[in-house]
Amino acid sequence: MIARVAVEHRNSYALRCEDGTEIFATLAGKLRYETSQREDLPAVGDFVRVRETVIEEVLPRRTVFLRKAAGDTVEAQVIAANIDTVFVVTGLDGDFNLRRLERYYATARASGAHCAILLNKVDLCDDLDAHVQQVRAIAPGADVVAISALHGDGIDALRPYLITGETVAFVGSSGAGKSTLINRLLGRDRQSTGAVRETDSRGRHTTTHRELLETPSGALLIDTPGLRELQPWVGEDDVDGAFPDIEELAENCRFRDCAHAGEDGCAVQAAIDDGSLDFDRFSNYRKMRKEAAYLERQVDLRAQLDLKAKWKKIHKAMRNVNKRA
Ligand SMILES: Nc1nc2c(ncn2[C@@H]2O[C@H](COP(=O)(O)OP(=O)(O)OP(=O)(O)O)[C@@H](O)[C@H]2O)c(=O)[nH]1
Ligand SMILES: [Mg+2]
Ligand SMILES: [Zn+2]
Repeated sequence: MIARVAVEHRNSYALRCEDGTEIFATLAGKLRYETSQREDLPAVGDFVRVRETVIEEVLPRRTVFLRKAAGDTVEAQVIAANIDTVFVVTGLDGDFNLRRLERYYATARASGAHCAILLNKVDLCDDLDAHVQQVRAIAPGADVVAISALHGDGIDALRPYLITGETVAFVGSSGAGKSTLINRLLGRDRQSTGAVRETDSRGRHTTTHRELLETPSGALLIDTPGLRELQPWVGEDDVDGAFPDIEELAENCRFRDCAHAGEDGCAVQAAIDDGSLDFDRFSNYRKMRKEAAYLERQVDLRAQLDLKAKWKKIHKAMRNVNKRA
């Protein structure tokens, strides 16, 4: 039977079956012990093959929103799998931060899903047009929709994304209003919500686990806990793709391998000087590219180590066979 992961618990998974019923299942030993990378284990939104109440296989993912797992390990963590759309939710209060949105946008873009940026809490914002323009400028491929999850403004503009059988993942910082919006779309207060701190609009991490929920019209929504800081799990090319304006400028630099760090004839530096490229945006691009390069090196290294470990095992097994012979 094929089912879909709705919630990951510590030692089990809640799965939605095709007929809408929910079952609990555990991992087959083979999956548990032979999976070398954490991101290959089942995660919310995954389709899995189950026998009885045992998950035997994770089916290949069509799209996946990944972040770098917290801590010192270089591991990807699956935030949501097999999603059609990512809603990046941001408050128009103290939560609003263009640099943070650039990180979310690059990660959403790299997921393979469509990206929409929802500017929530329009009721708290005096100059909406300026905010919309700013966001359009930093996320050229994303849809931008202004809403109030609490009061209902703009919600109809979300209908085109809420298609029967399609999946939308909600990401964004704590307090942005993800669960408030999900409750509105579900038509009932299913998810807990919590007030933000007045001084800086920060949320209190009310949602504590990722969960797949179904709207009355059959769209699937994935609520996620707000992250303290999103560390994108993306490559250098993904970063470039999220900053097409800078890529385009770079084509006019005199040197092909220009690092935009004071070289003669640097078109990026010229754009910063004449004010057409925001220096903070450029700095964020450079920082994200550096992080992505580091990740790529580490992942290469990890692949090498995995391969080494594998051969070590094989050689050991061969020695044992030879000893017996
Ligand atoms: N004024 C206003 N407040 C809102 C709006 N949407 C949500 N809020 C409030 O913002 C606070 C945080 O909302 P939540 O839905 O809990 O935020 P969240 O993104 O789910 O946060 P975490 O679960 O911690 O990640 C709550 O007090 C909501 O009532 C809105 O459109 N306008
Ligand atoms: Mg929440
Ligand atoms: Zn340059």
